Amino acid sequence: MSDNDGSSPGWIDEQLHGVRYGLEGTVIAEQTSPYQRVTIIDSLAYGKGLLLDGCWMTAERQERHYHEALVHPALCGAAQIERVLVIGGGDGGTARECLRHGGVQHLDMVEIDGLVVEWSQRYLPSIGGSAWSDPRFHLTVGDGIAWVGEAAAASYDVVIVDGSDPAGPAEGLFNRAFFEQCRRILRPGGVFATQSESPEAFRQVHIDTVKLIREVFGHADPLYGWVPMYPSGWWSWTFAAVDGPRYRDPQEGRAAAVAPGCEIWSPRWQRGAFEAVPAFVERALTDRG
Ligand code: SPD
Repeated sequence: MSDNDGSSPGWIDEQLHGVRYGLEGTVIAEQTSPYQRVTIIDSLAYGKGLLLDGCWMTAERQERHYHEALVHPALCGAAQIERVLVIGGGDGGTARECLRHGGVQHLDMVEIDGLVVEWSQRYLPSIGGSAWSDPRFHLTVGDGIAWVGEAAAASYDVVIVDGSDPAGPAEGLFNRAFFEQCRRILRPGGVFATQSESPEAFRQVHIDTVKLIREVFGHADPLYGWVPMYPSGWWSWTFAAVDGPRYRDPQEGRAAAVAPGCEIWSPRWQRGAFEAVPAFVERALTDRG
């Protein structure tokens, strides 16, 4: 490990398509793992944060925008939530939000990069929070695509994909074969959720991802929100289910148990976020040509 704690404050940017998305702060650790360059920063605005290959992943004071949107539509909508699988999610934020649901009995998290887990635990402990020591939490450092391929049919109630952008180690989390395997391992009443990129900064990737999930599950719905430090700030998560769009209607008891502890998510916010499909996406999704 080569912690870089001698840097002076400056701007740390993700640069994409001629635009820079930056935070003012200091790089406190940086190392290239077998999979990617892992960077930990300390920022003035959002506290400590994580970049992978120069792309923003999370930060202490902004992670809830992302993790609440990814988790609660799925966990409030699935018929049962005893067994949950998280692919990626090495900072622990997705697992933490899942485990706030008392009905979860067993959560497998499969993260490919052990350095992301180690540094998240060391530098960003509030993001995983109590998930890291929760007896229901089971971490495997390994290949999530292989895990899904080898899992028994109908073995999970909820499958959540919390990967990075579709380049490098996360590329295989955006293709038909992977989505088909995710569907195969869901139980009846099960829900699938994935981050599905920005409708602005990754317009075509976003549209292609939603279309593909619709083909595999027969339906799927993107939900729109904000992660201000990500490219354009405008982000999406896409949901599908084995037996129809049950993720659109949060079960009252589950929602009431988690909503008071949320910063962004509520049943009302979720309704609006599912409705907020931009016109150009709606046209692209209905275009059969
Ligand atoms: N462009 C950023 C996409 C990042 C998605 N995953 C973030 C990890 C947060 N747990």
